[in-house]
Amino acid sequence: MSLVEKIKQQVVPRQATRVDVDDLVTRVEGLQRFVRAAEGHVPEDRLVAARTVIDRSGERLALSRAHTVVALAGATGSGKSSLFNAISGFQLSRVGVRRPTTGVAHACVWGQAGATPLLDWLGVPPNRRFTRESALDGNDEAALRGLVLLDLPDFDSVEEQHRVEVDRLLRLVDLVVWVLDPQKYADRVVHQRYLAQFQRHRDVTVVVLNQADRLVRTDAERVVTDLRRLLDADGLTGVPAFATSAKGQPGQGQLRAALERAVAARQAALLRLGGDVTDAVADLHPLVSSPARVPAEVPQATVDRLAGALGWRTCCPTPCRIRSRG
Ligand SMILES: Nc1nc2c(ncn2[C@@H]2O[C@H](COP(=O)(O)OP(=O)(O)OP(=O)(O)O)[C@@H](O)[C@H]2O)c(=O)[nH]1
Ligand SMILES: [Mg+2]
Repeated sequence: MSLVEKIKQQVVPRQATRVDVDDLVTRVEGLQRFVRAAEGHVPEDRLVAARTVIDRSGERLALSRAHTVVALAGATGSGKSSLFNAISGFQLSRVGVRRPTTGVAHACVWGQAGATPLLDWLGVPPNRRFTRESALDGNDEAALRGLVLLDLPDFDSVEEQHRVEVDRLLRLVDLVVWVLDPQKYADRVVHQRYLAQFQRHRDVTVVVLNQADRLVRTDAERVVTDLRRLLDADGLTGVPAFATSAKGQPGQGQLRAALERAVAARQAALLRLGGDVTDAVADLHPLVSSPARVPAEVPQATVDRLAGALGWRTCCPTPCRIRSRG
């Protein structure tokens, strides 16, 4: 592969599949039918994840689809708050030398009235909510109208409460920007515990190597290439990965462009929920795909009904695709 192709692969986002809201609702309903039919036949704890996805999908779809919720997530000191401030153009979140600095999620909303119920659902405290766009901006910020940008606490925190808060919010947001830095970009915990868990959310994942201004350009390119290798190993082939800086070159232009595309497409919430449903379905699949695992006392008709609710045929080893309209 030529160098140009390599760089292109690193920065050009994969062509995300579009998710139709009716198809998504159909899939969630199928999951719901499966859970109802399975109640009493399988251990309750096997159904918890599916129930959570069903509830969360219903809640998110009932809230504003005009808004795209994007979280800046990463280790302490990677520069989440600095990027949050740089993109919003204001010092909204404290940047600190003492670690960890951010203890509670901060939100900045661009234009678009009606974000309050969404922010309530996300659990962002009222005194940590900011609105970016005003009449003074003219049209400068128009491309980000509808963005809800979240600055999260650190996920590798010595503060247990920070980790709990990050894990809670990572389950709710539409798109995640993973903010890595040159020192810790290869940290095994970050890759295993977080990035590799987002394989089914590749369409709503962006990875940045922040603080690239601390490196000479060729070193920054080398680190991004190495990061790309690690992301491929995480199962995140094709996710956009590029260098940023909150302080100098190369700035936040590419990140801003990625946010603008996500806002314009209004697909992130649907893609996120679609990935969640796929995760839940994959988790349930062993219950009906392997006859050996179905207790003998469960009638075949029940197994067929369960499989049917998820769009599977029990006669073949691989799950048939969930039925989709159009
Ligand atoms: N040179 C350089 N320094 C940066 C950059 N981003 C952040 N910093 C510095 O790195 C330190 C940590 O930045 P923060 O923005 O507070 O990092 P954080 O990820 O929000 O940290 P926590 O809130 O503890 O999770 C601060 O001293 C920043 O000034 C960058 O792109 N380049
Ligand atoms: Mg911070």
